[in-house]
Amino acid sequence: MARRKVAAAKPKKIARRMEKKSAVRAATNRPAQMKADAKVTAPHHDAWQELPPPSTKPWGEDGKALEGVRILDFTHVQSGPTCTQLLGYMGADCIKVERPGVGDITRGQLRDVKGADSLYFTMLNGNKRSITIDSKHPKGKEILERLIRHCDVLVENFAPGALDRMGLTWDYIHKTNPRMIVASVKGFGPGPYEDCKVYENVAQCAGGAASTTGFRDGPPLVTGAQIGDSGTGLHLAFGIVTALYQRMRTGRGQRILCAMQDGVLNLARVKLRDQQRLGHGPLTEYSQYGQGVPFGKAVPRAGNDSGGGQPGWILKCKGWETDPDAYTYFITQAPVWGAICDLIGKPEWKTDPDYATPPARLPRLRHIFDTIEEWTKTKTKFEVMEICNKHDIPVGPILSMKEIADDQSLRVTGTVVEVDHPTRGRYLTVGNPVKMSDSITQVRRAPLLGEHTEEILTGVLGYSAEEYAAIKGSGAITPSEKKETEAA
Ligand code: CAO
Repeated sequence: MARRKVAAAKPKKIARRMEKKSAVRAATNRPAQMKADAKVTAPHHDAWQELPPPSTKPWGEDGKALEGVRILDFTHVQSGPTCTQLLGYMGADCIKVERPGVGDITRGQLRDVKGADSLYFTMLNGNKRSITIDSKHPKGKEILERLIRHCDVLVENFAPGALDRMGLTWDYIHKTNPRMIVASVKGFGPGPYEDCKVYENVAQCAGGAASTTGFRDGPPLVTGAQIGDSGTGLHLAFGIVTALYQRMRTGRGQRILCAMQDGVLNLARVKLRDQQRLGHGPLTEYSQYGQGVPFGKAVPRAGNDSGGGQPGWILKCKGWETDPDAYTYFITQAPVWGAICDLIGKPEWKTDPDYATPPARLPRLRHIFDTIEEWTKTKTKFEVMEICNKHDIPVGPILSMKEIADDQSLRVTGTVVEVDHPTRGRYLTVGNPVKMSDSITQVRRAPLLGEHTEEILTGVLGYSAEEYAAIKGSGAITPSEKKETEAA
């Protein structure tokens, strides 16, 4: 609902709205929230007197939430990098370790600009520094040990066992730095599939998303949203921040495991809800119920049925014949049924016993949506939005990626950000989707391979210039000649 209103508003209006919200929060909610926090952390009455006043800075400009947290980022491809990029957006110092001369494999995947790192890589690795280290080289191992001592969290999403094979076992890491948190993404948790390598779509299939997506008479479908990779990265980021919080009490790091199957299932939990409801009778809000199609033993694919108890469907709008995205999602929410009937020219449905109540409408949903569609086809998806919003009817235009890329309101809020890059020029990325009143989010471009190797070795790890030169000569941070010959 909020998103729909933002999309319709002008950029300046949005900035003003965020400012206004900030002021309202400062005057009301924040002290209340702080009081609640204080109950947990401050046992003495005196502490109440010491509560800081609300921030005087404008929205989102008062420090970085994860300032001082240093991440040893051993991630690659998508799931791990999304996690560390988010932590980077929140202000953590992310040091991405990459194989000399090779780097994250996605640097070279789906390249659109010759000689430049791919968008796959650049859009998932902003706000990071890149250091190249051969983790199997003796000198490389020594550098990694120093990094482990200097960092708070190690994040990795290698295939099962790869970290151990590098010698970076939990026992070794915990002994080297007992405060370190080690966070991993794997395809599956402990069990029969724990050793399997997993990519996005495998996780969508194993987590119950694919079997419940698509149309009843078609095959299972995967979604465009990367719920297996980015979804699990998000879960892992939550685990890391939680573990950092616990470490404030215990002083100890811990291991975190996010299995992609678990992450997808968490996002598909309403379908596990429906699986259990199925044991007690048909799922009446699924359109197959109204069509008299019997249910089987497992939750079926529900097409574009609304996931909640409010029937909804995707309907054609003006221009659908030529524009593949000229559609709207339309929800027949019960409290606004009267307004819907008036809009579509069916005022008699308000009192007709076949249409007046939600249960009466269930067997007729197909006919109802067909009738509403006759109306939506006369309007553009944005006109439908504008008209329905006035009556609080929940609808949403099907936005193409082009429309999202061009949407100025998303630029103003920092959800879509344009970044400059030395070899590819300007590109769009998704900024921080989490907006915080007292935290700065600066979106910085992704690093070139090994761009910060010297800076990290000397600035963070304290190697002298001579030591740095010796490391460089050792082959631990540069591509081996053998690999270079192979690549040529
Ligand atoms: N120096 C030296 N070696 C390095 C290195 C470095 N800096 N960084 C990585 N390597 C090595 C690892 O040690 C490992 O070698 P070994 O297998 O010989 O021990 C290898 O590079 C990387 O292994 P990998 O098996 O993780 O990579 P892969 O491309 O074969 O598999 C993937 C990719 C994603 C399937 C696998 O990593 C995986 O299943 N990860 C967990 C699940 C996951 O995150 N999936 C989402 C991926 S995004 O769609």
